[in-house]
Amino acid sequence: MTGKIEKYLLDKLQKEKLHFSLVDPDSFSIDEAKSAATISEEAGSDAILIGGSTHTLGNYLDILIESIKASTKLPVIIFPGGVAQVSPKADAILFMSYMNSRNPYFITKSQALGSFLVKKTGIEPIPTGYLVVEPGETVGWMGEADLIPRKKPQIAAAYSLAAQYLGMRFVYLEAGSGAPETVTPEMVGLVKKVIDIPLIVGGGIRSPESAKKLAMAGADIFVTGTIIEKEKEKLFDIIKAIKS
Ligand code: 1GP
Repeated sequence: MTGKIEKYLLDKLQKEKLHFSLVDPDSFSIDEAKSAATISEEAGSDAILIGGSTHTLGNYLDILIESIKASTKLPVIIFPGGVAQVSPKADAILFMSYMNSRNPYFITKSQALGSFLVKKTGIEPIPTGYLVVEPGETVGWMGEADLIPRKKPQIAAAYSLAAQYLGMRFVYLEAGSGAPETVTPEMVGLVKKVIDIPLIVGGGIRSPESAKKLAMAGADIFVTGTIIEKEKEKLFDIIKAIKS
């Protein structure tokens, strides 16, 4: 069943490409997170993602999400770095399988451990196949990934098609937060050629030019994190490039 937030995303995708702004609870204070959310909304972002590879959770996560929701009308979607990064304050959660991890904990076990919590909190799960590409950065190391080589787009395409066949409704191609480069446009192009579900890309998007190249290759949703921590003003041009 398609939930409210997924429907909002799919409806918007009919008209334009989307941008999500990532707020990592480990890098942002409450005030910084509020200001990041306000700037993201002004810049034309479509949702706030909350999450990080280390396990910030509990009360702090609730307070952080509440503060963000008080500063923006954008939906807040959890991008979980761990089993307990679930908060009733969020609108939805990317219910992800880390498909190219070597450790089954990240593929299905943490999902089993977190599933009842998602049900109890009533937040909307959005089934997503998560694929980490070289260099992978922190999430590659933490998630014990068999990183997809940058030069092997066919591996990414095979995993993405498998994600679709397994019932995932989004594929997320991740180079890792802080990656020096994005995933390649060749990889995005090949993945888009084989799947029919929306493709999210993230990691290393720091210029309108790099965002544009991925947009031209067919990516549907763009996630940026580092840029708002380091060069907020650039976010406006990046979102403009994605949506033009
Ligand atoms: C989300 O990892 C990204 O998928 C965020 O990456 O911090 O490099 O923008 P950056």
